[in-house]
Amino acid sequence: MHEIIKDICYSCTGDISQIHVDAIVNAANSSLLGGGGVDGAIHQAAGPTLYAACRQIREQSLPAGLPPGEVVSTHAGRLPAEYVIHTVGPVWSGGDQEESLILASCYEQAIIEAQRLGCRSIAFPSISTGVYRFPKKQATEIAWRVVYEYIQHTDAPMKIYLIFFTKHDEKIFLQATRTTGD
Ligand code: AR6
Repeated sequence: MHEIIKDICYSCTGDISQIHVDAIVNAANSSLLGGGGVDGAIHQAAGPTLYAACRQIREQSLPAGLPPGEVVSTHAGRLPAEYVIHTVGPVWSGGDQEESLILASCYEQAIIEAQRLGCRSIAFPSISTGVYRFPKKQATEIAWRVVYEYIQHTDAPMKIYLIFFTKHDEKIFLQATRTTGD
């Protein structure tokens, strides 16, 4: 685990479904009904009550699904976290389809939702950098910019954990943290 900003922001390599925080963010798809990667790991570890909660949201409030850049929260089933904040990242299609704005919105909206829920800690995966093919360096710079801005402008910020699946991905992030905010 790397401490990026003392007592507030950390990065680490691992499986986000196993992290002990108040809220974890799910890199879901618009259906909210599961998939692979982060989404698959979260649903697998959380068990069927999470799937049932997502189904209920689809039936009651989001019949057309969750749009990219937006968030919705549920309980976390059997996970160590209390809440799952589901978001849908942009599918990378070259960079001229507002992918960067949508990705920033995922992080911003998740932070707002975690604050609304009264969370003191939140863990993010590297949204859109798997199946959705967003370039990792660019994605990590966007994630870091949003997180850094939040920390700079908030009196008592939540603890923020950025979780990477490989050491290599975490290294790309750590490089981004060295160039921002100097
Ligand atoms: N913990 C932390 N990071 C992970 C884990 C894990 N358990 N598993 C993968 N990663 P992805 P996306 C990393 O594909 O690109 C799903 O099918 C992975 O290496 O999970 O937003 C959804 O249902 C990558 O860097 O999410 C959607 O259909 C990052 O997490 C679609 O994938 C994100 O990879 C969303 O694609």
